[in-house]
Amino acid sequence: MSRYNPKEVEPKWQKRWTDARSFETGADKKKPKYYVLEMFPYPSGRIHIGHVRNYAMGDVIARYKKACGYNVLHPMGWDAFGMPAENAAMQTGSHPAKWTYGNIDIMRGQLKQMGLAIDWAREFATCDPSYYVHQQRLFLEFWEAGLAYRKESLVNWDPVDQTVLANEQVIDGKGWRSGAPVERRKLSQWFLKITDYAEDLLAALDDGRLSGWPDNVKLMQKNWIGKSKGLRMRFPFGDGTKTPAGFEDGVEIFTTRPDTLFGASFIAISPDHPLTAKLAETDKDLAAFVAECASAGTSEEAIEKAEKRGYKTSLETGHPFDGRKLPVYVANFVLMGYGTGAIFGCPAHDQRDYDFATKYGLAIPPVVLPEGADAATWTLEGEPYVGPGEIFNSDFLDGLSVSDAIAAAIKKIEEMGLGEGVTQYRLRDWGVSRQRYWGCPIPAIHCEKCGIVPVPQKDLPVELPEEADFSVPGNPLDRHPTWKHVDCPACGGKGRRETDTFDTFIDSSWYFARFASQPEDKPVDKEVADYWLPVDQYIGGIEHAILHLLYARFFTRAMKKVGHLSVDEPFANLFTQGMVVHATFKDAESGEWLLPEDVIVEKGAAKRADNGKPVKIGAIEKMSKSKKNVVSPEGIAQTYGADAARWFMLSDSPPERDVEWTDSGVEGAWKLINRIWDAVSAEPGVLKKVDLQKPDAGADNSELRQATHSAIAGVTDDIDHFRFNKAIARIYEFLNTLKKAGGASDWARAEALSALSRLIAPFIPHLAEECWETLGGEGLICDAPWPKADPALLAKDEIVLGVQVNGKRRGEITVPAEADNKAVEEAALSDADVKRHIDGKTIRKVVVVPGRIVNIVAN
Ligand code: ANZ
Ligand code: ZN
Repeated sequence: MSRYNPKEVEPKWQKRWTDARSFETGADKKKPKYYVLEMFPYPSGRIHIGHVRNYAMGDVIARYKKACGYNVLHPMGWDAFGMPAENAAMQTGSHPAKWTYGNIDIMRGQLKQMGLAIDWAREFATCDPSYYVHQQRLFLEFWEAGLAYRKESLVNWDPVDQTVLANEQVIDGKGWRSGAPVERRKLSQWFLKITDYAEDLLAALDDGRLSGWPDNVKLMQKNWIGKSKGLRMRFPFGDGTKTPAGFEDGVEIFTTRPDTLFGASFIAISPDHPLTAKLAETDKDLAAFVAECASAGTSEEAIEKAEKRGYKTSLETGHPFDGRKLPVYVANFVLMGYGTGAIFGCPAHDQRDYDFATKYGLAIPPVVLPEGADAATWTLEGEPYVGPGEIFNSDFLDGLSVSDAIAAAIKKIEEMGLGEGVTQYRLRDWGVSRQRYWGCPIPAIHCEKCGIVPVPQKDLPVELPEEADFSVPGNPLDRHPTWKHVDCPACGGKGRRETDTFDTFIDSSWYFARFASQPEDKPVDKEVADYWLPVDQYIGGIEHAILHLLYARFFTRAMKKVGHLSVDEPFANLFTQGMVVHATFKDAESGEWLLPEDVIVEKGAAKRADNGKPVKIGAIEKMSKSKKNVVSPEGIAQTYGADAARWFMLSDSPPERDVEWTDSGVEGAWKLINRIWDAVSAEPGVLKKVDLQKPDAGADNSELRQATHSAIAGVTDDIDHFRFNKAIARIYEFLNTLKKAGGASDWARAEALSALSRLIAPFIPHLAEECWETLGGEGLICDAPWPKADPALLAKDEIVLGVQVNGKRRGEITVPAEADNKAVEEAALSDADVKRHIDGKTIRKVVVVPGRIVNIVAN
């Protein structure tokens, strides 16, 4: 019996797969297709074990579906544009391209070591001109179709670095590099019209098109799109107010709570409102206030967090219902980009308005009475009331519910000719201009005579200039001595290239389509893309639940509109995996973060491996470069092999939950691998000795055969439902039975070993190939069909029972059909999922309803 040696075995099979081109795929109309995709990585440097978990999950699905007879597409590439490369260029002087492609080489090597069933022939990086040329094509088509346009918009401006900053580069109102207070500036920027699809993007969340998505992600998308019904209405200026020229009609506001109109006590407009600008022309103090607001950052979050501040103008409006005079403020919490950039403040029922009114001593008249409260005695206490109730203190709205009052108020305002009910979305058009070098150039040319002119298709790609100067802040494209100077394609006169590049979210908004089809002369070949799309299973982190997925959904619709695709939705099923977490370590003296591999932990105490000095063990957190709590897959692969890393990552907890990386965990996986190898290598060539096609009368219904078929049925069902950890637990059990079944016939043993090899193949593919070869299986196991369970052998032998804890379904157990109540109870109490819900509680009662369910009462 030879020892299992992953260092030899793994590269051997990886080479065999490559030589046989096992995972290269073409569109094959005769087979059902299956497209599985993990969110492609940003080439930041090295992959860590967290990536491995993500890709191993996709790999299980890919290999399993291939075995089930599908034509599987499982590609990989690189989300390669972005700021880290440019920052590295500024800090170390290395060119972004060199940095990026260098990282890609390292990471590709690491991924290949993991033995992933990937069609590497389709690999691309989004920074390859051969990819982004098509992105430029798409943009020009979108532009022609009215889906792209330019508009003045506010950006964060760093006055010292002379550059536009992304929201995440503004830290506490200051530029991340210069530390200078950030200003808001207006710049002409490119936008994509995602709002054209607001309604459809929303509708698809509910109408079954995304039934394969988790509810929490759909809810996040829904909130982001933020549809609300409201009222746009005008507050005319009161008599005696001196109205600025051009604004005689009053102030138009947007509200979603017109039921509270009688509770209005002020009007507030945005510092960026045109009326503010007009007033500031003759009011120096106001101009100063606006400038102050401008230095506070433009993100919604920054505005939300800032202290509420206002400036009282000389204007007053009248209340349309009761004629009260309402002062007009300029307030820092009113955004210009939402609604009309002006509001009426109702302090009694809105937190921001309440804070504002309290600060400036404004009235706080309540108009919504909580259910059960007495109108005569009820008062607000220290905070606004934002709940439901009955309208009071409100003339013709008195006694109505909030929703009835909203309808009645809208009707009245419409009759008065002061406004109308509208549907409003929180979703804004997507601003895609970035003043950066390391992104896809926007194919447009500015001409003094012709305005903005598209770069003709024949002149694409507009490639980035190779040389660029990163020694000073700002946009290297803009300062490049020659790059931007070109002739106008329309009149031949002097033109200037657009020096903005695209937001890198564009790069990842259609890569899945390009993976599916890669013609040279167009973004995709429609027929081929239609064959593969939608992606059947998309896998990625919850951190991308909003923007990336929304942009991809929009791009798919836009590509459909210009004729490249037929689907609306890019991802039929979405799975968001949990993260890999690990303890953090800090040198107790210097406070420096330490890599786990540089720390020795014994009996709960830690010391440095190099000098033995004490180490502080910190919280268990998501693996990240900054806290150094990362484990590199190579080290693991060196010691235990990629299979052990894959197996442990998938075995330890349900894929949607976080998993803590531990050395003992991977050691456990390594032991199991050796046990499987021992079982298999003891029976070399057994598949050649018997003919599994011919049933063996004697072996029927043996215990081993039943175990084999229930393992097949169970593992199949588990993979289908993303319960990889349960599938693995079942394989353990099966292996135990197999080891004990020395007396079974050769035929039954051959069947069991054949099934075992194929069941482990999606998880630990190298070992599976080695087993298959040793047993005398034909061809590669990655081409072998998935084993089929014989229902006759499963019959009634095992049953699945649901387990409830305090009335809620918490788990499922599989027990022998003839198991008595005591055994069922024990199985229920030791189920991992159930345990989580009874941990630390006292079991009060366990009721087994035979054949149906187990109820546990615990508190
Ligand atoms: C009066 C009112 C009374 C409001 C009340 C709320 C509660 P959603 O629901 O998120 O769409 N608003 C409108 N435009 C704004 C802007 N540009 N900047 C900041 N706030 C703005 O938010 C709609 C509500 O947000 C609107 O309804 C308005 O305040 C405020 F008890 O009007 B409301
Ligand atoms: Zn011109």
